[in-house]
This record gives sequence, structure tokens and C-alpha cells, in this order.
Amino acid sequence: MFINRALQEISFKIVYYGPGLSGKTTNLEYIHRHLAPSMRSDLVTLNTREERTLYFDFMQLELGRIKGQKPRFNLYTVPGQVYYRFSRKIILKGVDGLVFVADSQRSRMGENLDSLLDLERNLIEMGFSLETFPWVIQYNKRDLRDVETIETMQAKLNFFGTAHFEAVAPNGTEVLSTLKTIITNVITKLELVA
Ligand SMILES: Nc1nc2c(ncn2[C@@H]2O[C@H](COP(=O)(O)OP(=O)(O)O)[C@@H](O)[C@H]2O)c(=O)[nH]1
Ligand SMILES: [Mg+2]
Repeated sequence: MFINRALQEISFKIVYYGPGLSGKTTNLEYIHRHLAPSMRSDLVTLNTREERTLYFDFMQLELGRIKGQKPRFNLYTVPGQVYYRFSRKIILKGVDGLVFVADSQRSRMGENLDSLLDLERNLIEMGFSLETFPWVIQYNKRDLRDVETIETMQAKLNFFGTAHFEAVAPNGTEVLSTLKTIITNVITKLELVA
């Protein structure tokens, strides 16, 4: 979180985390398409092919006022692939809220769990834990054939019982409700709304 008192601006950082190809960028693309240009910045996507050390998507939302403050929400995605461990740590710095985007395909359950444990390890290094940190979990790709049941995904991944969503990111199913919930959780945690 970053507060600029002079400008009455307050910035929050929300990070979309999860294994490679789970649909993190697709979430941001949908949000970008469906919010008025006055409410959001351009979507910046940095490509891995350019061999950057840092690789992420970024977009800023500006949503009305809360208690006189102009809140901004900076949305980031992390690269999910195992070898981008360093990028993920950098992108997590200063995070206020997390969306974990899981891939519902049965064959991807191992990657989901690895990524969630990687996230928890990184949070613990920063002095936090998923047990108390504002986060939500999105079970994406519900439109595909060979998906795990929600009950099994809940049992395997949602070990602290946080809010969960059943999404199809390309057509926007549950994309905005996921975003709204994490924004509300972040703001509530900071007691900006009574
Ligand atoms: N069928 C289906 N495909 C999806 C869904 N979400 C994302 N995809 C596809 O999965 C691939 C990876 O998505 P992307 O957003 O780039 O994943 P990221 O690596 O997490 O950023 C792309 O081809 C997307 O179009 C979904 O809900 N259903
Ligand atoms: Mg991506």
C-alpha cells in the first residue's frame, strides 16, 4: 500500500498468482475490456521471449472514492513457471491482496499445489501467511472437459477456507466477482470502510 496524502491518493497492490497457463493474463484482459477507459490504464504485458528478468502484466484501476481518498488498485500477474521464482518474489513485494488462479484440469492439480505452496513460502519469508492474508481462490477453466470437482479442489487447495470462484476467464464468468471480492477484502482489512 502506498499513500500520497497531498494528492489524497492511496494505492493498493493486487497480485494474480498461480501456475503457468492457468488464466491470470486472461483475467486481466477481460477486466481491461470491460471497464470504462476512464477507470483503468492500458494493460501492459511484458513478454518472456524477450528474456527479461522481470516478467509480469500490469494494469491500474481507479474506482471512485473511499472516505475522501482516491483508491488505485494496481493489478499484477506473476509468471507461473518454476524458473521465474525471482520474478515472483519481486512482484510480491508490497502486495495487499492475492487472487490465486488455479487450473481446474485434473492433469494440472500438481502444478496448482506446487504454486500455492510456493506462494505460501514466499509470504512466510515476508512475514505473512495465507492463513491471515487477504486472498481468494479462482477455479478457472470450468468449461473444459476433464476438470476436477469443486469439492476435490476445495479439499486440496483451499485449506484456510477463503472465498472461491468457478471461472471461465475468456468469457468473463466470475472474473469481476473475483476482483470485487479481493478489493473488498483488502479495503475491509485496512478498515477504510466501516
Ligand atoms: N478453455 C479455457 N481456456 C482458458 C481459460 N482461461 C484461460 N484459458 C486459455 O489458457 C491459456 C493460458 O492463459 P493465460 O491467461 O495466458 O495464462 P497465464 O499463464 O496464467 O497468464 C490461453 O490460451 C487462454 O486462452 C478458461 O477458463 N477456459
Ligand atoms: Mg500470463
